Amino acid sequence: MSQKITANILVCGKSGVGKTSLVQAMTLPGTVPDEAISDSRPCTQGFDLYQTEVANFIDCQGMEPGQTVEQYCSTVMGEVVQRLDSDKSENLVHAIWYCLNGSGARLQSADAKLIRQFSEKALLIVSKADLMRKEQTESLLAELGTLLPVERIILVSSMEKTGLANLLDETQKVAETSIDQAEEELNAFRLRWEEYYSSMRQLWRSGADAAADELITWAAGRAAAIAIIPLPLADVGPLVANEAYMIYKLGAVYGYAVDKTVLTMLAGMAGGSMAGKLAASFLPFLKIPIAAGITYAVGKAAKAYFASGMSLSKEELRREFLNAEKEAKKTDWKQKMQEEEEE
Ligand SMILES: Nc1nc2c(ncn2[C@@H]2O[C@H](COP(=O)(O)OP(=O)(O)OP(=O)(O)O)[C@@H](O)[C@H]2O)c(=O)[nH]1
Ligand SMILES: [Mg+2]
Repeated sequence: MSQKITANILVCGKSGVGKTSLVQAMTLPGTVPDEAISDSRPCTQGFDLYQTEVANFIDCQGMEPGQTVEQYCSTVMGEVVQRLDSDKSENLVHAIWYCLNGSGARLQSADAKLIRQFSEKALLIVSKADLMRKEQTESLLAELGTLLPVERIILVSSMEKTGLANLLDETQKVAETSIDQAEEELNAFRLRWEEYYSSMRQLWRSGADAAADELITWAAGRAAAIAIIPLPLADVGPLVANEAYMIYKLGAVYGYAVDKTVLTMLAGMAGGSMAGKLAASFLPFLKIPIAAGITYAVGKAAKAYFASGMSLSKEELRREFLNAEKEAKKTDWKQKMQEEEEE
């Protein structure tokens, strides 16, 4: 009689990055008590094990200031090796979540050192994505992209429950590779995993969609506000920057780290037309609906792209963009701006 497979997920990273909060967000209510999370001081000591029907989360003590990477690694690896020594496949660590505080000052050499030594089992989790500022998002992601493939970087917010579905999918891929069991048992595992997460997934999905819509409307309104300022017609810089920010944030809502390639591709749907259409509008008041409309349409297409797991084709994207552009024409952006101001 074979045992039911349970994924063992090791969660590590510096103290206070939000490891325990993440485990709480990824499990059913009641699994991780609120007392296990602290605002003020290092909280988790040693290793706390949180067990669910589908996964065991090994929540590690955080790396303390003053501790070297080597010291922290040897503590964490001690746990991994002890599990290896037990000689039982069900005890092995199947996936590692290395958490990095996205709202922290900048990537430190200790993090970079660790990330470079990552095995295929490790995912890099950028936590507290809700607190990330614009410049931070861009520079951090650019830097991380040089250390590991962008698919292995996942942006999450345990607070706002964003990025969690993507984290789940990527963890499942990693865990399945390292579980290395017969197809039949893996299938049973997948089913149980799907079952456990079905309602959480639905909740995350609708939460992400709502957050994305709010962000798109906000960015389009901001584009309208930028367009009011009588800049030289050719100066689309601030509008393009606004659009780029929206795309980074939309990616984060779905857990994706947006790199230059994806950004260029998505912004490119309207890139030429933004400058062209604005230049063609001799009448200043036309700049507002054009700027807002293009931003809105790029946002909707980007949303569809991330929601699809970044699998939409160029043609499908273009269709999303054109449909949304039509929809935007029906919106009175000037009035929308006034409404926002009144709020
Ligand atoms: N804004 C925001 N705050 C968060 C998020 N996740 C965690 N926090 C806060 O960050 C603080 C630390 O959270 P913990 O989950 O205890 O962090 P930890 O990494 O387990 O800390 P140690 O156990 O001490 O290593 C708490 O105040 C959390 O409320 C998030 O997604 N967004
Ligand atoms: Mg903790």
